[in-house]
Amino acid sequence: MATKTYPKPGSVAQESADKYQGLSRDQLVEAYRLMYTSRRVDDREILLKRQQKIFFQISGAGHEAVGVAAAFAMKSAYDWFYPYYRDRALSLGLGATPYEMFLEAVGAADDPNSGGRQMPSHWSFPKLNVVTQSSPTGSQVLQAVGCAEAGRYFAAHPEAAKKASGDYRQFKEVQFHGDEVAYVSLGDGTTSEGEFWEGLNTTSNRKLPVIFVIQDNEYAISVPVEVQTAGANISRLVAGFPNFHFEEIDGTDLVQTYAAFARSVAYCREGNGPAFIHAHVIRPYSHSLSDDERLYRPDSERQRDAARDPNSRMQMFLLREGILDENGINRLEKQVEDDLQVAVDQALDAAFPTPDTVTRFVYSPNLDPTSSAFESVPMVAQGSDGKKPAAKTMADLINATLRDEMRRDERIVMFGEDVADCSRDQYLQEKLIKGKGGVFKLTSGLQAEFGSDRVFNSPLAEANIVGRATGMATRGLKPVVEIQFFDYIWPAMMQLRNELPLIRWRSNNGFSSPAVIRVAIGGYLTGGSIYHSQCGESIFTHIPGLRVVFPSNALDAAGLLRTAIRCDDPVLFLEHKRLYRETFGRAPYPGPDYMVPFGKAQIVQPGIDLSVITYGAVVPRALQAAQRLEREHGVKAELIDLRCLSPFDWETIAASVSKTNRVIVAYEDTLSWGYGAEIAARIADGLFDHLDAPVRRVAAKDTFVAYQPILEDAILPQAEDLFRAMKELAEY
Ligand SMILES: Cc1ncc(C[n+]2csc(CCOP(=O)(O)OP(=O)(O)O)c2C)c(N)n1
Ligand SMILES: [Mg+2]
Repeated sequence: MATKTYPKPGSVAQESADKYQGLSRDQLVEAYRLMYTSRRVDDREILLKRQQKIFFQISGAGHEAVGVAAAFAMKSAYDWFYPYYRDRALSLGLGATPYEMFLEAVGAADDPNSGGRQMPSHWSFPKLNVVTQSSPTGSQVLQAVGCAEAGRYFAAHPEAAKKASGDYRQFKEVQFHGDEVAYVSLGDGTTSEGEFWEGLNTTSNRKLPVIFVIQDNEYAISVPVEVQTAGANISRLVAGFPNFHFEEIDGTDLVQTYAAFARSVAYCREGNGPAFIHAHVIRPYSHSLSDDERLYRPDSERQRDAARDPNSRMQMFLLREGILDENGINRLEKQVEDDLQVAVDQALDAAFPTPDTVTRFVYSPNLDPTSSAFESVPMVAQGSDGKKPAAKTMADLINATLRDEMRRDERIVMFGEDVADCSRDQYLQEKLIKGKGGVFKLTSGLQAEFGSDRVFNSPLAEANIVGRATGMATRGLKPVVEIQFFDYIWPAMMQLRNELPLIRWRSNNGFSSPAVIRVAIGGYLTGGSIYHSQCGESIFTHIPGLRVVFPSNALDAAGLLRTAIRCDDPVLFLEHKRLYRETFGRAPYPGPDYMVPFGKAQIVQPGIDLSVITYGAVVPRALQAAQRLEREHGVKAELIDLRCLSPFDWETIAASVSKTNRVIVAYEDTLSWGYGAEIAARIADGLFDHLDAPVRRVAAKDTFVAYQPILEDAILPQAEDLFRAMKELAEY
């Protein structure tokens, strides 16, 4: 893929610089060529759609001047781009080819955007730093913020960018320059999304080099701008954000738009803060080929727009300025048409991806966290004076693991709500305070040791945490971020369901985002009530591309967290609050390299009469029940702690059930539609012949966790419930 560069504004002859805002006559011709190409690629795709050779079409028509102006003012493969679907002209301007676009439209194997996985106009050009985009409107904004933060971080920590072997860094190339800028674009309607405002807030606060480009065509499908935006003008609403450079422009005028971009890029490159370009454009082709705007826009309004079509304006401009005559225009357009014909023909001949590739790149093809490379034994701990080494809590060992890994890997950054010791640095330095380090103190002392650019507080906004982490990890950092309570993970759900775990698959391995999201989860707190007791792990194990881990003891927490950090996939690391400081499952510090591979269960207690498959805080309760069962009835239950929920250890389950022929799946979350349903279904499917009794589940009642301890006890599965179910099953 050819990478185009353009002379910087100011480096051309003074005469045209004054006249055309720094653009040369050749650049103006090139701008028209790109704009015309962009429009005609849309026209070609529309034709192909009508011929049923492609399956979807959404155009960049009316937005061409903005894209070309941005491409001219910014640097391909140097700056970073988080575009949206109307950015066809931007992509062409940065060096993508029509052929590559048609490849995505037909769904070809060689489509560089996605290998036939995404709809057309979902841009992803790794060589140009155009980062894979998705369909949810606005979810790109916080990732662009994280991307800009990563550039700044690497400039301050250049050593961190170096490759290292033995973990994800071996496969993650980092490039940074110190003055790169992140472009992010969206439509007028998308400014209604909360993540847009979160992005403005963080870039403003941290003075990040991000250019927000609002392409305002006055409609979001059929909903006009005055319904979306109070006062119908987004520029007026955002004007109060500090540190921004603002531009509001006619985005159908290439020269004016270019000047706005040139000013904005200069402002951001110098490190002054972010920029906001509000470009008024038109949308001549309806929202997409599935929409007919005549249903909600009268002809008069459509004609008004047509009068300011950027492409006709640019053509008129070239003629008026004597830069091209009619012949010149015709020649240029003919050449574009000929080239497009060749590109279409080639794309229609391109091979399709084969069905056997559908699960490729759900996870890293390079590093397998279930492999023995992630298996080690705990260091033999030494106690002082020959005494036994001190048993540490899960909280202690998670904190120690984070500390060890931060020492080892300078790419690790940590943020979330309250994770810093103290945001007001000087209090720490003057030793006026001890520092907080998380509401559960899991990150205690890390900011003090590693500095406030590696450990810091986020705003109280969960999408902000996960979205920024996703952007950072795409650039090569290893964010290990915290969601304070599982109960409040939901604002981040768009990022967790549609972004983080899909980056690799949807870009056909063009990008990856191996971030770690630590989450405090679970109940049994006595008074935790509805909103501090939730589980819900099966909602996340249902997401391909995401590893989900749920340790029950200190040693496993340390080993699995280290695997999570060193691995090349995104991980949801669930930490049970009740287990943080429990006496059960304490262990001596296992050393700075202790790892437990994913997808390997632990047999907590061997048995022959029935199997109990569980994890998390149910493990100690099930153990208590199993011990009582053996004591009182001589029944030996085999207790399996899954430790990792996705992937999970089918081999251990199968071996156990084949031996005991009876099985209970026990979990803390509500009974129905839960994690146990999947395990039970697999057992019914694969081990039917081995079963002497029905597969049973023990779980929470299908209600919410109540505050009053009597209610809480009745709702969550207790050792007594487990005992009863195990006894019944043994007697079946
Ligand atoms: C979160 C989300 N909600 C709804 C949609 C469906 N949708 C796709 S584009 C669109 C309108 C976007 O309008 P705007 O931001 O103004 O961009 P434009 O298409 O006008 O350029 C909608 C509602 C979506 N893709 N994502
Ligand atoms: Mg719009």
